Amino acid sequence: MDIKQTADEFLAKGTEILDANGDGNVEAKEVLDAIAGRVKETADAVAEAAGEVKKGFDADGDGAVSGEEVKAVADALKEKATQAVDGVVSKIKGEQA
Ligand SMILES: [Ca+2]
Ligand SMILES: [Ca+2]
Repeated sequence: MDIKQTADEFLAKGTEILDANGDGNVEAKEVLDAIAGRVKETADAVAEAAGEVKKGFDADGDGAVSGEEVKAVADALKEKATQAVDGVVSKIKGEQA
């Protein structure tokens, strides 16, 4: 593979992606906008994930996560973990018997 050709194609592709107004030149603003867009996408994804987590914790749906709600989730997780461990233990015991 021709490295120069690959680099040219890569640059052309980059220009195509970054050149928002299509004048063939990539201005600093276009690069900054592209970065800002990516940062915003990432921030949106994080906010969405945080929202999902909050929904999971907010049992009474009042939009706030109280200490009791956090404790309820923690207890549920502890319960699940205990069940999982018990399941593995009894499986091992069953196989030994
Ligand atoms: Ca441009
Ligand atoms: Ca709540």
